[in-house]
Formats: sequence, structure tokens, C-alpha cells
Amino acid sequence: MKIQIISLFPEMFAPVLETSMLWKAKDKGVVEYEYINLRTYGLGPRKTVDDTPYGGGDGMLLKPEPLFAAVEHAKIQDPEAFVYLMTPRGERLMQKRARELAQEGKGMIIICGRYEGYDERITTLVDRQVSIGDYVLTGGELPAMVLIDAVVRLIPGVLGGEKSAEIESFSHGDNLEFPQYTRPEDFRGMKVPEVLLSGNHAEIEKWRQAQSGSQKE
Ligand code: 58G
Repeated sequence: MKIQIISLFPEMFAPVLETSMLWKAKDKGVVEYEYINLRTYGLGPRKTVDDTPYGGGDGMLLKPEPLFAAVEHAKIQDPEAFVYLMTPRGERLMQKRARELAQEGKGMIIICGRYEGYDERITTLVDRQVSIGDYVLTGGELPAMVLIDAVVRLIPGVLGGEKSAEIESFSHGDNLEFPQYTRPEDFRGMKVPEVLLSGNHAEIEKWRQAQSGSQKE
């Protein structure tokens, strides 16, 4: 899966995407990241990407021309890819959607905004507007990394071999919210629940079911 990220701060991504599980996915050739600096497509000698809003108001907006040029470049690289816009006005990201995107396996072109937002005409290029929650951040970069992390770990073959991926699809990823323990059995007087030491898998399954709050889709 090719993931192209359009941002004014592309250097924010590598430290996150090239670490741990996300790096493994890249190392295995399951995903490929490309960072596109929106500034490259800025207008004039100053490479301008922003301007004041018509009708007045505080702050600056991203101009349409650089964003269109950047998306058109990305589309040439991957014509089948879907275009995502990270915005607090988007559809809330849920585990169910992350699973669908991982399964569908199509490339992603992710637009990260800055300032007070975008010229609305950019939405004509966008397939899906995505929000990670009801709050406003200074940029779309952190939300984009959240989206990428949520999707990439669910791509078959990424999550620690077949087994975890199987468990994930089997339980639909929604019953994994039970408490877990590792060694030692007794840590500062806090003991691991007896049932987990019993070796009785039916009982353990029952206990886990009882403990898990089912996660909202
Ligand atoms: C209003 C304010 C509209 C995503 C700012 C658009 C992006 C939160 C999320 C913006 C984001 C989220 C400018 C900075 C989008 C732009 C970006 N904040 N909740 N901020 O997923």
C-alpha cells in the first residue's frame, strides 16, 4: 500500500512511521511512504501556500493551487489511491473504518492542513474527510499519523505474524479490552487472577468476555 502524505512539515513523519511496527511494515514491503512537501508547490518566488479568507476573519487558509498541484502529482504516482483530508469536520475515525481501509488495500493520499483551515474548493479533490476526534489541532499531521497507525497495523502480515492478525479478524477487534498480566505472579502483593494461571481455556475465555467492555464501532 502506497501512502502519500502532503504536508508543510513532512519531516514530522519519519520518526513515527519508521519506528517499530510501522517500520516493520515498510521493511517487509507491505507499505511504502512518500512525503510530499506542500511548499514545493507554493506560488511565486516566496513559494506562498496560504492567504487571508474572503469575507474577513482571523488567520490564514491554505490556497487551492498548491494543494491541487500536490494532489495531482500524487494521483499520477498512484491513480487508484483515495484522497483523505484530515479535518475536525470529517467523519470520526473508528476501528471498523480502519479495518475496511486495511482490507481494501488501496493507496492513500493524505492531506494535512495548517493555519485556520483550507479553501473549501480542495474538498472537490477529496474522497473522504476524516477526524480523529472532536478537537482542533494546529495541524493535520498528528491525525494523519493516527490514521496511518490504525490502518497499517491491520494490513494482513503486519501485526506480529498470522496469529495476531487472525485473532483480530476473528474477534473483529472489538473484544480485546480485557486486562492482561505477565510475570511475576505476585508483584508487591498484587496477584495475577487465579483463573489465568489455571490453564482452563474455556474458563479463561469466559473471564475475558466478562471483563471486556465492548468497544464502540
Ligand atoms: C478548522 C480548524 C478546520 C484534524 C483547522 C480545519 C486536523 C484536528 C483534526 C483546520 C486538525 C482532527 C488546520 C489544522 C486542519 C485545519 C488542521 N485538527 N480532529 N487541524 O482530526
